Amino acid sequence: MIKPRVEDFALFGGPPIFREKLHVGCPNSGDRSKFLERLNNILDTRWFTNNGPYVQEFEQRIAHMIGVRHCIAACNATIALEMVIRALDLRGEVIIPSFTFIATAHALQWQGITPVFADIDPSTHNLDPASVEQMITPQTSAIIGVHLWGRPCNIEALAEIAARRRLKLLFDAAHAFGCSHKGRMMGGFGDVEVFSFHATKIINSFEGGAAVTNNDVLADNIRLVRNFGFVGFDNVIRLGINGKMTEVSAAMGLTSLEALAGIVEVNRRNYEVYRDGMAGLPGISLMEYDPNERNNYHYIVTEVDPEKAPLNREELLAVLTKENVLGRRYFWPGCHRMAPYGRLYPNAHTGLLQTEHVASQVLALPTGQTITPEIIQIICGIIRCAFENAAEIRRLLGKEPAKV
Ligand code: T4K
Repeated sequence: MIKPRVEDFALFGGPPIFREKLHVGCPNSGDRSKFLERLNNILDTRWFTNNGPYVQEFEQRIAHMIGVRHCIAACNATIALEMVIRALDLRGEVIIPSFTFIATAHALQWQGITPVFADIDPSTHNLDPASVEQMITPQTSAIIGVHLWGRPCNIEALAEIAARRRLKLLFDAAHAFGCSHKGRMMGGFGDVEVFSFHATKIINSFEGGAAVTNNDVLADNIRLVRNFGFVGFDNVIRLGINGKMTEVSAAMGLTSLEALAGIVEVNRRNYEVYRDGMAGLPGISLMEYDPNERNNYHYIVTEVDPEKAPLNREELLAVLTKENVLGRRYFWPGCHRMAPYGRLYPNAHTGLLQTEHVASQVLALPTGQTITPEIIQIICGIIRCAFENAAEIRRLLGKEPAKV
């Protein structure tokens, strides 16, 4: 174990231990020459967008890999969510977790649909079916579960509730590309699921997303919505939007998809180095992935328990940030405390006790192709050293008076 000394900490005024900033979300990339070959083809053929050949190939490969009938690529996952919400004709209220990226809520609110925030199960960070059930009203039209960190929602319980209460069931699978649930690839559950291929995701198309479904009618409708509602050149048969993915994005997406196995392998290795490096540290736990499923290991998610850890999450983040380890408090403070929801639903927090608890403890750490085992060992060494010198650190952070 590489162990930095507390007197070397940037908190004491010295240079950061890492010269380069280490981001959560530094993009992974595939074979550059393959991407450039595709880029040249795009320029040569002068087919840049509008359901071009690379978009179609990207869609076919994803549908095949996930085992679904349809994949509809989009310019990003937020627009893909909006398109599926529109194609399903959702209205009124839709139940979602507050513990998610803001896009899940915005995709609804943007269309005049009320996101209703249900609480999470603190052990999975995903929707608590009991809380979902409590939030259902006569206005509810759907539930959107989020497979946070690529770990599946309680799909069976949500499907049972949705069927019994006659609600649509959608999944925001932005984190879950390449992951499985009970041996089946995520993407094939509910009425429809949505992946993100943003630069920061396990595979990326710079910006991008996709809706995947086994429902033929719904797929046709999503395709219509994606292209302004056009059928043919001059016949618009419904309200639509421009949700198309460009050929350059699809070229990147295909190249990235071809690199998926290698990226997952790097992520899994990094996860194991973090797990070993954090072993025995008091009050900090590393989120686990089910070894019996396919995981993309894309997020290193820790929880810092302020009752048991010598430093709380904010203090630890302050130490790490000074060393250029730019951990992220995903998804603090919860959508319900962000605009416009904090103003619209000022009492939402009363039903979101677990969300508030988890959001106050979570700290995501850097991983991916640019992060080596040596870097992770140093990060873990910084945490260990910071914990061992917590009183001194707290004093430097202005939390404890200096000893006289
Ligand atoms: N649903 C869920 C559950 C989601 O998590 C997301 C997106 C969506 C829906 C919507 O998907 P998209 O519409 O975006 O396809 C990032 C991503 O922007 C966002 O896509 C993602 N979730 C979220 C979890 O993370 P931010 O604002 O927290 O981080 P950002 O984009 O500033 O990137 C993080 C860090 O990565 C940067 O500080 C620097 C580094 N970075 C980023 C980019 C873009 C790079 O080094 N290079 C880059 O090119 O949202």
